[in-house]
Amino acid sequence: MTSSLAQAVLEGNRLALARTLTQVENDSPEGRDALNALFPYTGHAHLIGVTGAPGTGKSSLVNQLARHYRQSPEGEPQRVAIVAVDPSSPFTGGAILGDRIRMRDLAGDPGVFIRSMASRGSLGGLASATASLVQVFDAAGFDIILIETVGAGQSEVDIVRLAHTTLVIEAPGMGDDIQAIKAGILEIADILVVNKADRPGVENTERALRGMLELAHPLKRSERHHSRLEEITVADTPKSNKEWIPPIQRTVCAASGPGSTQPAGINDLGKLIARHRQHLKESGEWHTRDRDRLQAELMLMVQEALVNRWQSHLTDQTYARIFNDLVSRRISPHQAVVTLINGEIE
Ligand SMILES: Nc1nc2c(ncn2[C@@H]2O[C@H](COP(=O)(O)OP(=O)(O)O)[C@@H](O)[C@H]2O)c(=O)[nH]1
Ligand SMILES: [Mg+2]
Repeated sequence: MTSSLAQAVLEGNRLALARTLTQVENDSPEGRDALNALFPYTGHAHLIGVTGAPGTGKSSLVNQLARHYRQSPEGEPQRVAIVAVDPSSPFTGGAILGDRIRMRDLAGDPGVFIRSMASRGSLGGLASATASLVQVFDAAGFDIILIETVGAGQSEVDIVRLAHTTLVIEAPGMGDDIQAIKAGILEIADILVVNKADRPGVENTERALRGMLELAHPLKRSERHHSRLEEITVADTPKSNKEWIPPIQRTVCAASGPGSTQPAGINDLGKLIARHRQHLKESGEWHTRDRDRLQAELMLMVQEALVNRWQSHLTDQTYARIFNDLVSRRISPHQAVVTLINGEIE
């Protein structure tokens, strides 16, 4: 049964959409009802994750990509939703405001909807809340959903797992090397973006990335090497579509302003994203990732629900007493767990 709020979202009502997003983010009963009603309408949007260290230009890139999809060089303009996830506290973060200001040239376009969200602190909470927001946008008919997140910790990796296509952003001048990138993040990259290509040191950054990429995909490296040696054979034999070697794309995304550079590489990046989407569809991975995503989402939600249920049965005093027993070595961590869990029926 479709709730009236969900019905309004399906009909394209922006106010209803905003309200639903808030209810969903607050995990209210109304939000849950709406999500339940909207879920059957999801599964159509292309979810694009954008991650990387702070300052690499994620927000700027998301802004440029959104404009790209609105102007859509190939065919109809796409409807674009942006979910900006900020891991810092909503009370201390200037980042949210900064992002909003930078995005202002998209404001007023009815084909674009921007939502910033802050960390909820709870285990898995941010990732599952993001997943829920994304479902609302998907059901509301947005074709492209851009998810910006700082590539810092496990919860960011969990968020990125939501995406069909993950862009990992690096930029020159972030330190001596590409220290900002973690191997774990690199492994989930479908496309590597070297932003700030107008800056000195792009070649070094790109070379370092290529090196790390070859470490992360050793098998693919040998294949690539092989194909270089036997170009003719490779040209004659259509390569298996199963393999996706993450390409590296340079971009310039500087925000408009005095003395700023023209954006560059965005159309090419758009083409790479389209090619990745095609690869996912043709190889059957679109479906596999959908399953994996739902599986990950489900596990996160189960964990969250179990932890919440457990906490609601546990008093601070009980917890403190058991923890104290642990610290003073009266019980082992394992015994503490058993006692904490069984504390439910005390
Ligand atoms: N020179 C240059 N600066 C850029 C480029 N892209 C973004 N910036 C600047 O880098 C800073 C950080 O960008 P932002 O998008 O907020 O990065 P985020 O923290 O990763 O979201 C801002 O001052 C941007 O104007 C670029 O391509 N070239
Ligand atoms: Mg940002």
